Amino acid sequence: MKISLKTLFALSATLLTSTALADNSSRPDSHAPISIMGDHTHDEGEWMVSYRLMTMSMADNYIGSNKVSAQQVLQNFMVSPESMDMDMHMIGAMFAPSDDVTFMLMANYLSTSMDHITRMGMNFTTETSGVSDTKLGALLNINKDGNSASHINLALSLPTGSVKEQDQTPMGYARLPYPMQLGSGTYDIEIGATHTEFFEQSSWGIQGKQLFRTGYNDLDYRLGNRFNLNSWYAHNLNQSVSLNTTIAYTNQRDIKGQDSALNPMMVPTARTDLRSGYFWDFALGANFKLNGHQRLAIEVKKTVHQSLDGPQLGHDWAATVGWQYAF
Ligand SMILES: [Cu+2]
Repeated sequence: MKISLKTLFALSATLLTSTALADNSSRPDSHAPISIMGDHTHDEGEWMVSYRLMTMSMADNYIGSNKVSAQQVLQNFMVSPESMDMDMHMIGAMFAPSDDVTFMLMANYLSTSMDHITRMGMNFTTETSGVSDTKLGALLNINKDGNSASHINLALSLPTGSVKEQDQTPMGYARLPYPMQLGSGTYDIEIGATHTEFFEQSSWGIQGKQLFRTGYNDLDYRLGNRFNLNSWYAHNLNQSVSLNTTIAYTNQRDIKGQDSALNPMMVPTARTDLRSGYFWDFALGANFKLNGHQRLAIEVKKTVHQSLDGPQLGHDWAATVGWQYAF
């Protein structure tokens, strides 16, 4: 992979011209299942814009891989979370100044809602919504031919999401715990690698990514690092539809430092040492190639195993729909 000054100068020239698509990009499975980001690169001069909506649902408290009841959580805390729903709108852009490098931008808008029960038996819900963190990325090609493609994934996450969200709780209008905040508050770095193999009617791919948090945010904490591994298989039904299946592993670490506005005795979500754990997801999806430029995709994901340092709300399921337009 080489990123020369020449390729950077080429950027301005290629803004005005549009070059032809190559080989694999015409297949429905040339893009990974829609929940996987930074899975493909583009050819010189090519642009892509995309929109994704992901809806995610969390339910049940876990200690290790066992579910525990809200009553058990309430033996040690004043409040127990019961469930959480999250909607994320993601707007993305990709641009390749050369065949070797593809730049990415992803802006996110997040809405979350968490249901709780108190020791007194009262239910309440907290909600937040707003802009989340913004990701700038670069995909560096290692190789790309008709049969396989590999690239390095690099990204910088900018702290555009708030870490000071508040809402009405039984304790008054107060700062919400860590999982309800919109961003990390820190500059985060993601490093990963992606490899895809293509066959006549099918393909498979694997992508590993490690997210490192740097420094501490305005409230003197930083979220835990996160490792994510996705592997997928796709089968083309015809020239415009592919079905895919994904197995994903995520490992999340604890928070360092703490937000002094949160009381760790109140609710497990305010505890910095009850954030770590790992979970396995299984997903089924489909990619649809509408014409030379547009794609639609859908994916439904179910968490099949998790082990959490808890009590901590478990992952349940997620669904993603997306639209992509390349030109
Ligand atoms: Cu793209």
